[in-house]
Amino acid sequence: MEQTFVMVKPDGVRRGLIGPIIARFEQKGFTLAAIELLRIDRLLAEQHYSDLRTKPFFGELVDYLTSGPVCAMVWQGEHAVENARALIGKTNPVEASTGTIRGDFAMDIAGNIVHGSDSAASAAREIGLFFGKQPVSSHPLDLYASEQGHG
Ligand code: IDP
Ligand code: MG
Repeated sequence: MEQTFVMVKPDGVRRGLIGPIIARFEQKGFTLAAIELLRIDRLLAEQHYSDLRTKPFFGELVDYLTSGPVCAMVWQGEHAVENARALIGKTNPVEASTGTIRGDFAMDIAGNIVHGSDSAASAAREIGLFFGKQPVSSHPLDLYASEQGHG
């Protein structure tokens, strides 16, 4: 089972889209392995998007990501990275198909409401950045069950 890192960006949180975005992932068949609401500082934003640091929009991107709370998540399933990217849609909402999250909920590339890792290596790096070096459990439902006394 593969894991991928997904984040509802500040505009998605502000617009009340955590729920609808989680619903899309659950409906698709993903399992939620970790979730946290947090405020990102500039250092974490810069580390998260370090591959884009030479882009002209990098400063604007860091401002955007630090403008309010985000919802960081780890979703798990078969081909999780590719399935999540397909569900999220193209980077520019203008090009994202209807039926994808960005296609249905966003208008502009500078406010595209959600992030998804672009490769297994990126997913491992991003999960480490946001959830620590210890790997997120690959059997989250077992954990939930035992904590609730059903396991
Ligand atoms: P992705 O989010 O689909 O993986 P990337 O190319 O990795 O797309 O870009 C990361 C994020 O940077 C985008 O989701 C978007 O928020 C922002 N971004 C990308 N291109 C532009 C741009 O041309 N102007 C402003 N923001 C951009
Ligand atoms: Mg990317």
